[in-house]
Amino acid sequence: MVVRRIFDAVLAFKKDELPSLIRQALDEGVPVERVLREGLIAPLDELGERFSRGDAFVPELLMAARAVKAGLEELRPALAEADTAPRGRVVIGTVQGDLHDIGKNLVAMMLEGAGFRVVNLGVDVRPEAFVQAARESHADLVCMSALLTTTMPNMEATIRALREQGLSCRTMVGGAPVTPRFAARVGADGYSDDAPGAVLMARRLVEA
Ligand code: B1M
Repeated sequence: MVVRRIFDAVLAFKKDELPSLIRQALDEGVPVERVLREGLIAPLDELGERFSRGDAFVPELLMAARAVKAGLEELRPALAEADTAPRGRVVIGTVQGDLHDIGKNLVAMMLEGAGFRVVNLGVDVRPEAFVQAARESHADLVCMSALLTTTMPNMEATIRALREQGLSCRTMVGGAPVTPRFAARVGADGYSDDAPGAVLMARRLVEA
């Protein structure tokens, strides 16, 4: 089964095999969501559990992440929707101190696919850099991702900086440790626990 081979290739860090396996899966008609969840995200969860138990280490997380990125690039066109009318301008980044970018890039790709113009600031983005990019690109929405409990407070700092600088764009937060309660507490306008949900929330926020 090709999805299982994708899963195994990520866990074996076989970055170069990922693009052709993904193409094969799509050619065989495997739904893109399944390729994503069972082929690319599930092995990262598996590795995360091993890491928590002390059975995997940072270099392995990094190599698996590289393999997943190669797979995501191949999935990019399939993630795009047919309807590509411009929907709004989005600035997205992983907050200061945090280097995790797979989920954030997935959200960015799906927003692009859904017709948003996306400025992707990368990782370890300081609040002032979010402010500058939001101002320069006339963003409708600023999206922040965090994977570490220790970097979540930088979402609040970013939202505060945007407000202090008088920017009225909407804000959305997400990432594994982020909860709806946390989002409400830090004053974010929106929250989603996954990339498709982030697209729906972005539409709601921009159209509101
Ligand atoms: Co790190 N790491 N990591 N890591 N890493 C986690 C997050 C961890 C849970 C592993 C564990 O302990 N089990 C743990 C965090 C614990 C915590 O704080 N709660 C952890 C740790 C501790 C660390 C280090 C501190 C390890 C160390 O150095 N001792 C270190 C920190 C570095 C730093 O950031 N300063 C570190 C480093 C790394 C690597 C660099 C090696 C690598 C990242 C490479 C990269 O991203 N380029 C890495 C990886 C790969 C992971 C795991 C295994 C996988 C993360 C991932 O990409 N998941 C992770 C364990 C796990 O998650 N199972 C772990 C797949 C991705 C698609 O999911 O990002 O959650 P995710 O995105 C989802 C949703 O959250 C949502 O949509 C996506 C899917 O639909 N989403 C949004 C994300 N952003 C959104 C924004 C939105 C809306 C939705 O709106 C704006």
